[in-house]
Amino acid sequence: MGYTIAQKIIREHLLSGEMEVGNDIGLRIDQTLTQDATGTMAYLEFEAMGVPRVKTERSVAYIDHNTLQTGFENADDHRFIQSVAKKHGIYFSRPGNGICHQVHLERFGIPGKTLIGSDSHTPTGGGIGMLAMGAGGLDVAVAMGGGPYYITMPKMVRINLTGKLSDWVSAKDVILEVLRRMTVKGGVGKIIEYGGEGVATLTVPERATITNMGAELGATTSIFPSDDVTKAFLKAQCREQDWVELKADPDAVYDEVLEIDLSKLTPMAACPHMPDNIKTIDEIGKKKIDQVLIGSCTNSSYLDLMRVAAILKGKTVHPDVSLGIAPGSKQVYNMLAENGALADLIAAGARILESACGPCIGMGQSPNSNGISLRTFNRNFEGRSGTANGQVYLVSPETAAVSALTGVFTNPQELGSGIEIPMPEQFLINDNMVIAPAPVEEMDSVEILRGPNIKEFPASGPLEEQITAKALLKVGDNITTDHIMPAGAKILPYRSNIPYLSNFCFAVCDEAFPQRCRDEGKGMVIGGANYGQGSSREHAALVPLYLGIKAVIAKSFARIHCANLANAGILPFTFQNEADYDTIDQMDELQLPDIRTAIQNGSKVVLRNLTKGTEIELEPVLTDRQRELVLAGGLLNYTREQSEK
Ligand code: MIC
Ligand code: SF4
Repeated sequence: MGYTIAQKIIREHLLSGEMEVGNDIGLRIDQTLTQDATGTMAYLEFEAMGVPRVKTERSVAYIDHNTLQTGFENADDHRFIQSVAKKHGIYFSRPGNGICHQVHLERFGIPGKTLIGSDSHTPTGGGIGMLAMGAGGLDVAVAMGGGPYYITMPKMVRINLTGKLSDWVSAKDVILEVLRRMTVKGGVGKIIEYGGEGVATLTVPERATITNMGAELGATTSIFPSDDVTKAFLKAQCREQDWVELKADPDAVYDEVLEIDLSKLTPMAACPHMPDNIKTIDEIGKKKIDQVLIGSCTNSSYLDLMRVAAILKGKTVHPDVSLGIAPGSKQVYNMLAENGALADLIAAGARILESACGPCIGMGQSPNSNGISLRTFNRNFEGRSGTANGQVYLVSPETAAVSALTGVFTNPQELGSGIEIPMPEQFLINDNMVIAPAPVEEMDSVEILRGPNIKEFPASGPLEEQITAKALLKVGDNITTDHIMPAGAKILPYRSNIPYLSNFCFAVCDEAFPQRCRDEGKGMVIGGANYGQGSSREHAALVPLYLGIKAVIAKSFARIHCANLANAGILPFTFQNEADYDTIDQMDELQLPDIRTAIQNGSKVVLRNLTKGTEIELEPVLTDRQRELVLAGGLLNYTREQSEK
């Protein structure tokens, strides 16, 4: 039996476990990346592990999220990350160099290698054939220290691409079509592999748009083959030596196969407030819009912005629309500046932003009240834009640019024949914003710069024999980590200050939640299906831990968040019988009797509802290894225990 692309990479990196669906497998990680919003915590955790120098082939620390500096906090955290990077063997991508995923694709990604990043859109690297996965900061810290990264061996899904995209239909429309068919929970426990003759018609940045937004499917990752197109891209980045060919065996077996005829797709949008709420632009009709934002790790490549510039050239942005553009990397920015496209964007009236995440994570450019905002980004969760009643639609750069001119949703196909932007044969290479780490012999003299914003991370103790606590919150399906621990300009600067962050935990759902936790001292959370989807931020576990949350009981979980809960020492359970969700009300007094013994022995877990006088059965969502973690009170405690032994 042949192998899929992902199975080939997994096989080469397998440190423990068998490659059978559902098994816990440990993988050797070649590369890691962090960004600043999750990085400070990840490096504090790395320091706590006491490993002097990273053991990966390449680790890069990017500064791209917290670039709005309205106080000392972000700038201090950047200095901390820069000094840690220098000391411990990590490359440092300075603020201004671009969004981690875009820069990593351009300058560091290598087909066939494994990459984990403390950011859920790390699968962008799948566009050049990397096995690239998002992870919690602690898992990234462990991988930097040479430890394995554990995942549950996923199912393999093949998406067969046939035909060729029509004029004005773009890679964004491909992934929106996949989201339409599979939904935001459809990828959980799966790796999505693209194949078929349509693959060769897509450039690497287009493939990366598709794998990037595969995160919104909940997939472990998405991956494309590494072929001549990949080789040409790497050559144009002066990295031809990094190329290897990668393709699935002809007799590889997939658990699911989907067919997409590229020529049949039309421009689409993900409507408020979920990336899988898909309509075609024609179905939406000529609805008036207020804002257009072009950028983010999904759609800010050279090709994307050149197409936008060609659409805007010689025209003016509609008087009722604010258009913001953030190029994905310094390379992209610089090339647009050199070839004159930047001048076309400026002349048309675009508000040019720095090369960073910016508005995608609510760092500025929040829309007006009830404002309709068209964005080329990947997430439109409620409130994420910074305006609670903002209406965010996710669209392609082409749809965004054309609509910015007309002031209403506009199908770019109305422009007639398309524009041909060739892939450059040579990108502009200048890595002057990447700082190499100090040589080993100098690392001891590097001083770590720690500002006052950096506070201790919360500690948890060994699992108790019995837990009695109230259901302090009950929520519905598809709760995102943006609900649990919101981001945005006002809160993001405090990612290294858990006590302060705790004031905002679940603020989108229930502002009184943090106070309730403080009053009760401990509690549990009841969730619906796909609990914890979205961002990889481990703060969505660390902050509840700080607030005394002992267990989360949900219908199902998103992969990264579930792992983050176990890493933090919070128990993740699903209902043995999903209908039991309805039997628990917020503020019911719950009890997990003999829970330590049950986790230790793998025996039945019973939840007593003391308020209702009922009893139900729960399923711990824990591998054998994770059982050990939660018994010890989380991954850091476990690692310490192991090293003491
Ligand atoms: C996001 O897109 O939500 C983020 C901000 O990039 C997060 C990481 C974070 O919360 O810092 C992600 O996707 O993991
Ligand atoms: Fe940054 Fe947005 Fe990409 Fe997250 S999704 S890494 S915030 S650009």
